[in-house]
Amino acid sequence: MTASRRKFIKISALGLGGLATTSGAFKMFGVNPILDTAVKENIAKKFVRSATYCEVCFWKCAAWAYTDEEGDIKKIIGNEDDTHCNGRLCPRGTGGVGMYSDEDRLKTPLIRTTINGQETYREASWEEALDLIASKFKGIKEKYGAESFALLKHGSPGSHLEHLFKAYGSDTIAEPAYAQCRGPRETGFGLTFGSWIGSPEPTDIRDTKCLVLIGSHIGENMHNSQVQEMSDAIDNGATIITVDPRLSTAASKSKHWLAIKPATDIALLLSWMHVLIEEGLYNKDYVEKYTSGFDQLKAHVKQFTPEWAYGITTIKPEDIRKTARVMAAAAPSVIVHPGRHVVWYGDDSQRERAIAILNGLLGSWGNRGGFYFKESLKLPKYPHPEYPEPKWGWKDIGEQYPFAEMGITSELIKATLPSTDNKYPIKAWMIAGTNLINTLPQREKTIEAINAVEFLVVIDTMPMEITGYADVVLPECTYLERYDDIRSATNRTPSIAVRIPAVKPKYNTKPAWWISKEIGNRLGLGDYFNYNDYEEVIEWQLNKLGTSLDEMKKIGVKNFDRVSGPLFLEEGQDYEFATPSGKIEFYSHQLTEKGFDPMPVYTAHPEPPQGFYRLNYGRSPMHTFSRTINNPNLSDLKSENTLWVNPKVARVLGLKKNQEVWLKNQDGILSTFSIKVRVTERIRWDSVYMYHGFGHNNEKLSRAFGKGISDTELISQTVVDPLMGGTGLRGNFVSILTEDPHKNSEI
Ligand SMILES: Nc1nc2c(c(=O)[nH]1)N[C@H]1C(S)=C(S)[C@@H](COP(=O)(O)OP(=O)(O)OC[C@H]3O[C@@H](n4cnc5c(=O)[nH]c(N)nc54)[C@H](O)[C@@H]3O)O[C@H]1N2
Ligand SMILES: Nc1nc2c(c(=O)[nH]1)N[C@H]1C(S)=C(S)[C@@H](COP(=O)(O)OP(=O)(O)OC[C@H]3O[C@@H](n4cnc5c(=O)[nH]c(N)nc54)[C@H](O)[C@@H]3O)O[C@H]1N2
Ligand code: SF4
Ligand SMILES: [Mo]
Repeated sequence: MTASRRKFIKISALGLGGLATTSGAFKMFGVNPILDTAVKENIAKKFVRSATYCEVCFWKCAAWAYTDEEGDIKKIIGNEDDTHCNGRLCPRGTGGVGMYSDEDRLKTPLIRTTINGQETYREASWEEALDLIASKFKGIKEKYGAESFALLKHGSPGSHLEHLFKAYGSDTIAEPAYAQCRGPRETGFGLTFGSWIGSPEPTDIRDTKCLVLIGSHIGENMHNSQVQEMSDAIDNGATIITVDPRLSTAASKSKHWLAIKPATDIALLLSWMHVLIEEGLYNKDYVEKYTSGFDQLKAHVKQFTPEWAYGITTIKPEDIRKTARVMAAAAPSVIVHPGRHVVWYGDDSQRERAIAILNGLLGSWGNRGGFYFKESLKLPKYPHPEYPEPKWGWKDIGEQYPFAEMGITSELIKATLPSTDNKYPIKAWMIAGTNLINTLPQREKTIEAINAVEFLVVIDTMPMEITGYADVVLPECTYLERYDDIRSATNRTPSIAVRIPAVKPKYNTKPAWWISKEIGNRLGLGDYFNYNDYEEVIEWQLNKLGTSLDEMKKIGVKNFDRVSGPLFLEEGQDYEFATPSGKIEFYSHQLTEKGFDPMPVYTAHPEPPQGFYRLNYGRSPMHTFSRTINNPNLSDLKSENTLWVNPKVARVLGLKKNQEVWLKNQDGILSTFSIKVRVTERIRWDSVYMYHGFGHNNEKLSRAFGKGISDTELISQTVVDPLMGGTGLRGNFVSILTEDPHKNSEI
């Protein structure tokens, strides 16, 4: 701790007194005072501040980057006017300087080459790398059609490259934030309420009387304003009910922690509905006015008594009844939170339907303390010629999933694998801002697809695993060194924020907008990139919004008034939901038409075989996925993950605290590295738990290499959601090895 404290403070050691700005919320969730020191205010005159918004995760909190006289970024703090983050960054955002200062960064374009029969990379100029890429783009289009070039992306660089791909004629685009993350909840809520949850979630946590978290671990999941609002809600006396097989940080703050048996949540949800309806506790006026299919729902859930659910979930009937009554007493100021990373067991859209229906019974949608009607500002589109119409795209590739509304990464992988009956063959990939090796399940398949592509470009800031597979690696500069699109946040009130470079790009790195434009120019698509600098695009858009780049450079964030009407329904107000019936649909005809259950049903999922434990994983509060593990500031705070093991299991297996172990999954896949044991009652005996993102195997990541285990490499089984193609990741089981299985082999 002492060493890490010293180092971490060093990076932001501008501190000459001033206020500690870490929010009480983060302290409450155990984010310790190290960070207080780290964010101490010290706005001495010699520092220049630049407006930005954070890219350490996708919440996009607006911030100020402070640069010293040498042109070095010294610290980042929240923008006080940002209603989207209440002026505060989370600990990861504060550590964002490390993305810029990391000496392991990609520094110059690289091209794969063979020297003495060995494949390696050689450094190249941008000119050469971009010429090569453009010639490949042309070749793929001539030989197979533009549609055969796929874009896999995440985060800010994605939108610039999406523009390039659409201009080129390819809509073969996907991101892991859909089929490996939020997809099922958007389908489940979309079918029920007619609208997506979207990001950020329009949950009125601040004013709620009861927050129900189902495998959603806000507090470790550091999505900024939700953490702050949850802390406020607790201060205001809200009851928190957490359903989680693990005593998460949120569970530890909860009045009711229901330590559910994994994979059985739908049974609990159905049984809660049963209690609300049978005891007449549901919101009758609301149900009458705004919903359809209540009678069918009532008949459907009649059989799902708490006694029935007990046998499945291991939650006592009296606890199910008690918590249902607590929710009803708080209604409509109650939130059954949809969660976010919801790809669990393959019936995830249906579980999300159950959550949506429960909210419908409680009347929380459109009511204070429940879900508000969100609003965002639509950004004016910088003019460009129309995109050509592709012959096929992500939609066709995922056509067997009728409720998919975005590209399904795993289906794009399948479409890349060589096969004679592939209607939509993918031949080349560009990857930007996603480390697919540590992100997608079934790593072997990802690598098989990579081996099958004729050409692969990776655009990243760091030498992540995925870069090692590229034919060409393009180094993007970090978010602190570039312009990007205007952030338009969807909240109670709309706001915009800008990202202005705080410093010039380090090394020979370039922003994604520039890369897209340069490739576009080489492909004869110059009309789509009618600007010299992205600054011009932003300035044009800002002028249309009644402001200017100059003004935004000074204020960073601009808040706007709502124009769409009140946040909540007024009493007795007529309201039409965007579903086919105009009502909240408890019974879904859209589902029956496609051959699916119109109302959620519980089905049993496989259980761990003898000697195996369910592999459970989640967020490390100090990290974002695999992207921050090497960050010099954040790796100091948490450098490796541990394996949470129940004391009973530890006893049976003779495991000690901090003992080094290896894991082997149900398919015989061994972990590359070892992990230290943490013996804790906080995890059930049938599961083990670890933070996601660790276990990097690229030696170029000097701090992250070999630290802990990657959950991803052990996820070789998925159960695919038949509605929208999400990949359920939580049906994998591991056994614990105390001897190094690689002892006699080289890794
Ligand atoms: N096993 C397992 N798999 C999961 C999850 C899990 O919990 N467990 N979570 C899932 C979820 S919820 C999600 S949303 C996805 C996230 O999946 P990803 O977005 O792929 O997550 P990261 O692994 O952080 O990869 C981000 C990549 O972007 C790079 N990067 C960072 N900033 C920039 C930038 O400014 N420009 C460019 N060009 N690159 C940049 C990073 O170096 C890194 O290589 O993963 C999903 N997959
Ligand atoms: N610090 C940090 N915060 C982040 C991120 C990050 O990388 N770092 N990523 C962001 C992103 S993109 C996402 S999508 C969110 C994800 O965050 P969330 O949606 O909140 O969390 P998950 O990762 O789905 O869930 C983890 C929790 O589910 C529990 N769980 C496991 N199995 C079951 C089960 O069968 N039933 C129930 N009820 N619970 C179960 C686990 O014990 C764990 O506590 O986090 C966001 N916030
Ligand atoms: S929640 Fe944290 S990491 Fe995510 S954008 Fe905000 S400050 Fe950055
Ligand atoms: Mo996610």
